[in-house]
Amino acid sequence: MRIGITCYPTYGGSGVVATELGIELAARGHDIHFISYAMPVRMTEAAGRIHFHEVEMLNYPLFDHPPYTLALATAMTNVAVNENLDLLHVHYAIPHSVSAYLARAMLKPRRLPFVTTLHGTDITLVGLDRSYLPITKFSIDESDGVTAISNYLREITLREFDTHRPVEVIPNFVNCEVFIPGNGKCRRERFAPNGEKILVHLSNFRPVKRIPDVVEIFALVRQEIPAKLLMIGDGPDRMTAEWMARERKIGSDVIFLGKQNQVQDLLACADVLLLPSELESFGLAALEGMACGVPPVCSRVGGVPEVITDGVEGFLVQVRDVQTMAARALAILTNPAKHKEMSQASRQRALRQFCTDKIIPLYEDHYRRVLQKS
Ligand code: GMT
Repeated sequence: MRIGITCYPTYGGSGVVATELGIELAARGHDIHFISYAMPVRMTEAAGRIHFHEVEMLNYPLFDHPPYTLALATAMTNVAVNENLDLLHVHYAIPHSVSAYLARAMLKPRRLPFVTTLHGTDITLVGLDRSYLPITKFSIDESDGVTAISNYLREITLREFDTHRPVEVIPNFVNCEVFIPGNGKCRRERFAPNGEKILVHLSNFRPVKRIPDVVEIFALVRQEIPAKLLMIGDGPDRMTAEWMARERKIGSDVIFLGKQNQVQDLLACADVLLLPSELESFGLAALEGMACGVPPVCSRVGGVPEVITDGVEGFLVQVRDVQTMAARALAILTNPAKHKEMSQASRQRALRQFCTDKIIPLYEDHYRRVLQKS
């Protein structure tokens, strides 16, 4: 198939999923055309069956806000014609599915179906805001196929948007051959020269991730044992976290690594992953850690319980309860047998349910059904 993929190219789970999906589909013989305003993260180069089309935007002085939605629709239309696309697959409903709807309309009578994958805040935060709700519902209703990354998100979508479209759950995935325990590229001594335990957090540092809680949990752990915290990613709450670490006198133990492309090499170094988010529709970072054999300590929110069973692969704790999260992290870090058991269970869970070979065929089937119907 010749597939156009649109996503936010910046750091964020939806962009990561879209990029990894494109890479995996290309490896399975499909031609993939990314259409976005920048090359998506984790995509080092567009080569072979992977192509990148940058959305050009005219920045006329009259435009306070350049109309990206329209520029994207135009780019989608051009790429569809020039590359003879079979379908478009957009990740994150706003505004991508609206652009896809416009592209489909512009191309008539030629048919260009589009699939919308819902990721989280496009439904739970942005989509439910009154200013976006009607157009989010419209673009879901108009999609030729709709997928959601967890049952939780599917149920919220059906309930809040009252859509007549079937919403198929296709969970997020991880490449279990790339994300592996102790992959040989991790040099623990680089971060923990004195054999300290390593905790890790990976996100886009937005308020929904509760970044201050990450530092707070680590400070409590650090009171009990020598440890280091790797903070991977960047975003609005990074400065707050840096300030907090200095305030709590643990500045030298909290290592801010910024945006990283080879996260698997860093995750493989860690002993525990912290994800105390306010909300997660899935929790891709936790899954990536699990594939590397890193037990996660997460808040029990949204779709996270579909990925982690409390007490088996890691722990689920009530959101904001940093004391219990620190206690659970310590329970893993101070008990080698428990750590080994949870690390193995994490890897097994990833292998059982969430590896690319299990999930990518679900997308291929979905595309085929959409194409048959249209
Ligand atoms: O986090 C967001 O605000 C949006 C989105 C993104 O682009 O990063 O994240 C969502 O999609 C990820 C990939 O499917 C999921 O793993 C995250 O759980 C989900 N985030 C939220 O629901 C807050």
